[in-house]
Amino acid sequence: MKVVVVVGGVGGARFLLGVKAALGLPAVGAPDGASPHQVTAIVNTGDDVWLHGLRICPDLDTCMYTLGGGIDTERGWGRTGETWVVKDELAAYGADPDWFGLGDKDIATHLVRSRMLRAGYPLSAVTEALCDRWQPGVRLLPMTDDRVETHVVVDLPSGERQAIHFQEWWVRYKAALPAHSIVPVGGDEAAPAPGVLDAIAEADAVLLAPSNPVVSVGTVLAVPGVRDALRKTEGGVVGVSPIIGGKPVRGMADACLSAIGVETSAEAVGRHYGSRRCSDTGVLDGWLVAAGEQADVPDVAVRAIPLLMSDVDATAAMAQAALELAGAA
Ligand code: GDP
Ligand code: FO1
Ligand code: CA
Repeated sequence: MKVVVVVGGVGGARFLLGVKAALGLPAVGAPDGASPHQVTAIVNTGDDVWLHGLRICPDLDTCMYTLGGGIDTERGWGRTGETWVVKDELAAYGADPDWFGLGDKDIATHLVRSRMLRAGYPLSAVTEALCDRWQPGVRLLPMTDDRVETHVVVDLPSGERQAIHFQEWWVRYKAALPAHSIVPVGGDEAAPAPGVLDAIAEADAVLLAPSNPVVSVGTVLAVPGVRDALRKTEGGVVGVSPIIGGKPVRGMADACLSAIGVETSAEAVGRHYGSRRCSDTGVLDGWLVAAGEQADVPDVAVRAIPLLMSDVDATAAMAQAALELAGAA
């Protein structure tokens, strides 16, 4: 079976562990022998940023480290057993920005990536090379090889209205500055990375992970051609709600949803994604909401099941339900 999963960082990576387990693949790492199943993750790159001369790709790295067994599971991002010597040295120089923590082990990834990018390799090829080490057991495709960076229009503490990089809003200001708008800069001109549209077209099922609907899944959908491919594929398209009980399970997705005028509820996010059948822009056939919740999403099959990714078994059950709703299991 061919399964495509649209993902961001922590929520997407954890969901991928469950998709692999549901398909009988080892949750972490690559299968020993051949498997009839192929999982392709289309990963948001709108969070990416150049810092200290290094290209940082948080969502790609979170997926790669999580699926390769190298993630710091407490933080959800960065490497396990990390040290911070370089960060402290940069701070001693007063090097800006001082609000973004690059760990020593993580920096090795950014050094390899930045060097390859400067040598002219596209991000998709760089990601493949990095995955040779981590063996994530799924094909990790950046949504695009082009530079797309999410910016957030805010009123700074100085009173000045300015568009700042998503990372500055998220990490420095903890999404506490109300966002007037959120824009994937470069999104309009971006092309899907090699393999993205083919993977969607050939999929038996496409799953939208319980990732941030605005700055993760929304950014992937903003790449020209992706939404159309999702609307046309013969495989079923099923989304999983990241919102339980009117709140994001983790992080500040509510601040992102407010910025685009969508209520923080499973129903509102399902309606925002919309039906493939009854709207001109919708992408869903099915929508999974948390057990005990209801959602009326016109022309979308809604199912309620436990949606907490508390361990791999619970996450595999979610993935299994999503595959069934997509008609692929
Ligand atoms: P990020 O890029 O690191 O912010 O991660 P993603 O965009 O992939 O996912 C973030 C979303 O994951 C948040 O909005 C959370 O609500 C959601 N999330 C995290 N853990 C869970 C969980 O156990 N269940 C569900 N349903 N959603 C979760
Ligand atoms: N998140 C933080 O809250 N603080 C950090 O200092 C930080 C550093 C960082 C370094 C590498 C990386 O891959 C991710 C990192 N993150 C950090 C997470 C990341 O900024 C965001 O959570 C995501 O981009 C939102 O998905
Ligand atoms: Ca992200």
